Amino acid sequence: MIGLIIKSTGKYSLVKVDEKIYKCLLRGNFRLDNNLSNPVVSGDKVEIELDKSQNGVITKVLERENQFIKKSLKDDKAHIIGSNIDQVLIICSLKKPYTKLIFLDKCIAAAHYNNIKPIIIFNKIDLLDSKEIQNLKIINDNYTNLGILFLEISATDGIGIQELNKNLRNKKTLFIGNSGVGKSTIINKVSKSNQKINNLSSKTGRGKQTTTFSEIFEIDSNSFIVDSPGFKNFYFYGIDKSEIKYLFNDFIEIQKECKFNNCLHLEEPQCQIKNNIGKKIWSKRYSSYLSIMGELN
Ligand SMILES: Nc1nc2c(ncn2[C@@H]2O[C@H](COP(=O)(O)OP(=O)(O)O)[C@@H](O)[C@H]2O)c(=O)[nH]1
Ligand SMILES: [Mg+2]
Ligand SMILES: [Zn+2]
Repeated sequence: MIGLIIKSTGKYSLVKVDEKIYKCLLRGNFRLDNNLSNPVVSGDKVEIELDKSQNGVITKVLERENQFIKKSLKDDKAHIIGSNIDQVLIICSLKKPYTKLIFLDKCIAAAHYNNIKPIIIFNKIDLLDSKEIQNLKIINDNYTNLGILFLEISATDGIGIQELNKNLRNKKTLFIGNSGVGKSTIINKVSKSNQKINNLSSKTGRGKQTTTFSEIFEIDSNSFIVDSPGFKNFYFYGIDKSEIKYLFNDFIEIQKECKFNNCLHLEEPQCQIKNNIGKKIWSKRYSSYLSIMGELN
């Protein structure tokens, strides 16, 4: 039988076949892939076999259309967050917690690397004063200029939820973001699920992690969300330092005019990216680029 993994804890996976859900173990030899910290993930299509008591074993993972990966800090291996997705919703907030733009820029770059469409959400706009609303407008304009859909919402007050809903229709969407930005609250708003909400620490405004494994939620029979555990930092896996400049869409045209075609826009002379900082290139995007290049030594 072929089914869809809707949750996978490492020990076992829940596999949906038609309307039935089977609890399945992995066949032993899956653990042999040494580069992966999780051999199967929510979104995978798998082949399962059942024993007499209807317990399942996953015998094969069908080839993935795509996957969203980050480096696991535990063991430096690849950790797959979701597979077979149409788009990734990168959820941020300016306050409680503050999402660093470098986190956002890394997620966008990783989405491009994996050929997955990124969408940016800034949640919790109900918390912002007029100065902060202006700051968010600047961020919004800069990412909108990159051709990325940028939505400002408040999950608790229902602002922008309809527009978000429209963009989730007939798609498989991976939700990612720091803990506490409101992923579960948004999922409860747009699907029939009733997920546990994180109580933010009043001291730090940060969330505890309540979701520990990626899990699929259904909006309707053709629209799905893959919720993922919140993470604070994002590190690339398998992306070479020389590839980063191609994952910054705003660099693509301009860098063709750099003096050296292998220019990494660091110390090279006559670099058009550096010449355009504050002009065609937003200085914050270049800062993110520099930080990423520094991390990838
Ligand atoms: N003020 C405000 N709080 C929100 C909003 N969305 C979520 N929260 C709160 O943020 C906290 C974390 O939400 P949760 O959905 O668990 O975040 P997750 O860790 O990303 O899943 C909870 O206390 C929510 O009530 C919002 O739009 N505005
Ligand atoms: Mg959550
Ligand atoms: Zn250059």
